[in-house]
Amino acid sequence: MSTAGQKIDEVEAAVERLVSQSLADLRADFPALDQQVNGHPLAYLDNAATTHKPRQVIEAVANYYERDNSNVHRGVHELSQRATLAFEAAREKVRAFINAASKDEIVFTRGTTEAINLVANAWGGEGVAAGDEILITELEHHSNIVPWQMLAQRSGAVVKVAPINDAGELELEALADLLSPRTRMVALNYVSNTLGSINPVAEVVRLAHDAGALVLVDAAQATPHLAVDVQELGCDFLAFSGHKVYGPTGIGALFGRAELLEAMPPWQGGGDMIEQVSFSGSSYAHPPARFEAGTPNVAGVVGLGAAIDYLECAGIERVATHEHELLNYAEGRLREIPGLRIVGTAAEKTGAHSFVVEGVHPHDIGTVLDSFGVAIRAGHHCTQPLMERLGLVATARASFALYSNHDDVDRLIDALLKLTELFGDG
Ligand code: 7TS
Repeated sequence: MSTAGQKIDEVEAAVERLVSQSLADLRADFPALDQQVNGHPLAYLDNAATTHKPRQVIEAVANYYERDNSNVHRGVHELSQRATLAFEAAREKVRAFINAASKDEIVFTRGTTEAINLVANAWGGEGVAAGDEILITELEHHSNIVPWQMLAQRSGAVVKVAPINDAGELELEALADLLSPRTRMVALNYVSNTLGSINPVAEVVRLAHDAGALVLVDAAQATPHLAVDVQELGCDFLAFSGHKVYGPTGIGALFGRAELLEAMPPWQGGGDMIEQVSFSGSSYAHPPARFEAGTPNVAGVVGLGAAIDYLECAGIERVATHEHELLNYAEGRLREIPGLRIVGTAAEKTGAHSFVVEGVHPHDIGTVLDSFGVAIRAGHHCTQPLMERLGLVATARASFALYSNHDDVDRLIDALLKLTELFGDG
């Protein structure tokens, strides 16, 4: 049998293993989970910040550097061709992952933050005038606030903010009232990183489009937990980060509808984004190359492709069901802790619970939990305006991934009980 044939058989066998394994078994694929922290086995519940990487992703990145490392789109030699093939194959995987119509609608970026900045600069650089409006929501991460404020500063546009209710749910009617003929863009997250609320994105898209506005979806916290389909959502732009879907840091993607990308000017100049350069002027390549100036993060792209393969083999629906069950289990158990209040009680939630404990600063919660090997996030979660809306300065947040299990939650609860004893004795 040929080497290529053997390779295909090996890959098929690996896929078969992955698909037939239970999610609990998949935990063994993540080397970082198997370690002691402060004398305890690690219970990692900071997945909204970043997820750990399965061996398959780590090996894909290592194999790339060991065998194929080369620059893309420019070499005629074998390694450059292999690197280019792997790079463009990963673009196709991203396309399929979010069901874009064409792989030319996928631009690789450093992550969600860079993707939003790209739109605010390239799309925003053309035709956003003084008095135009950008509508965001109270739930946004700083990366979906600040780029629009910077655009507003440059252009004289106005940033408006759609409110939420006390449960952390978007007020759709209020959002509709804030839409006007001057609204050019509605930018909102699909899932709140702080509260876990799932926003009714498809409905927002309908409302925005009826008002003549475009919609950018920050899907950083949606892609790890939900099946995301840009055509079903009808959105114009969508951004996500590789490191939150079991891929490497420093890589992510922007989806943009073909005709919008085609009409947008570049935002960074350099190699790979041009058609022709002369000292009298330059012309630009078609998207997506137009928005990918310079040597890209090829290894990151390869790793992202492997992460998408992994998540698809695990089955995003199966992951969603598992995480939903775990979120409910965690909610019930968190309610056992005296003085604890869950912040964010939206009817539709995924991925995370934020909470506060009476009389204990969230940073102290984080520090005490860490001493028991339980990793959570404490702070404002890059959502300071949301904290202000909620009348808080910070929360503690436990967030879940496909490998999270009941034991992680039980460890969280045990550590929280010890914390309340500690502070109760005060
Ligand atoms: N949007 C949302 C909803 C996020 O949760 C994050 C990161 C970003 C954008 C920015 O993503 P990046 O990959 O470009 O940095 N959120 C978090 C968090 O909740 N804790 O650490 C990072």
